[in-house]
Amino acid sequence: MRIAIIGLPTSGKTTLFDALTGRKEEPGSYAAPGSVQVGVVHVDDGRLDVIAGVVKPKKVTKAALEFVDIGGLFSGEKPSPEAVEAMRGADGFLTVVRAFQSDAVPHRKGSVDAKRDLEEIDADLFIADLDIIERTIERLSASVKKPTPTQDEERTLLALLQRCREQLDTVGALDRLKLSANEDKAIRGFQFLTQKPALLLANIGEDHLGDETAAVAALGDRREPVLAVCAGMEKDLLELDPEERQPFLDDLGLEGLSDQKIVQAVLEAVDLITFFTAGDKETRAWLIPRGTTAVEAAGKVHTDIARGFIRAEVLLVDDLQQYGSWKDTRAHGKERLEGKDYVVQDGDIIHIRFSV
Ligand SMILES: Nc1nc2c(ncn2[C@@H]2O[C@H](COP(=O)(O)OP(=O)(O)O)[C@@H](O)[C@H]2O)c(=O)[nH]1
Ligand SMILES: [Mg+2]
Repeated sequence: MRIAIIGLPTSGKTTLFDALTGRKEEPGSYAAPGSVQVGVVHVDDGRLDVIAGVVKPKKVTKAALEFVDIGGLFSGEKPSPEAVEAMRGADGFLTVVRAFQSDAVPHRKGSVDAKRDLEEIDADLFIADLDIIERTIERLSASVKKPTPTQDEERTLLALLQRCREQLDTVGALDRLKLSANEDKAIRGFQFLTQKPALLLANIGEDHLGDETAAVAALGDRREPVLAVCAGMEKDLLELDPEERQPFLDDLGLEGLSDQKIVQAVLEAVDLITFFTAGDKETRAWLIPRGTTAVEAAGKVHTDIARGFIRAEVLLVDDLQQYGSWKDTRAHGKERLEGKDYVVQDGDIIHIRFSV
């Protein structure tokens, strides 16, 4: 799963990307507009340790969450096609809003104002979606007049896009538009930016640690969840050896780095859940969107497994821990057998029976 880090210039996107992924670059280092950096963060999950403790596999693999840093985003011009593509391809956004003051790095607008910056981001996402909707409506309005085999489908899509435009005009975003499963499928390919879930991250100054409430309030009344972090300090702390780091953390009254806290907040905001596979060669955690079916989850592990899907055998972590092995958990009647359409739940341990 992939999260795009978005926000205005000098909000601290690249600094945050480095703090999350451990990339070592000079802060503010030049990145060509539209250039796309992808980094991976491994998700700590105590449940994976519990499963590995029982199964004792050769290898334990944490779930991976990808973050994308896009150069030159929202610089006051239309975002480049590469930048738009990187945003459209993401499963959700981590939206960085500048809340720190710095004379060394002045804000393009001359002042720090999180609410104003968020409104600018909202407006740019809105324009990108409206642009596609209007162009497609124009194209479809012409083509539905011709009797073609796809005429009915085009009529339906046209009506749906007109509803989308209306929603954009009145609400400003598509994320709360009520759609049937079929309608959702019909517009999914457009990858509308205002439909994507987001976590807002207020990037606070070093001097505001412990005083996050004001920074969060400065964002105004938002529907997205909000987290306040000092990205610059996270990056600096990450670059220290763990022994060196501890006195600084103690001094700042912090329990540790915030990377995993940010990751957890992203998973929650974007509604991603975790399932596990528990082989003795490899025990592994996987991220999927909530609502993913067993056969879709199988496809994440291997396309062959999805193709030859027979059934899913499902255990809960607590039961496996209590009974000590898959066999004994099954013997106590705690294994569930599920079909292709079973909706995978957070924490399920899944073994797929398949034949190819
Ligand atoms: N004081 C302070 N400076 C920061 C913080 N985060 C980023 N910066 C600085 O702001 C500048 C822009 O950051 P950068 O991550 O490149 O922003 P981007 O344009 O959003 O990618 C750099 O010089 C950073 O060192 C922070 O939390 N505190
Ligand atoms: Mg940057």
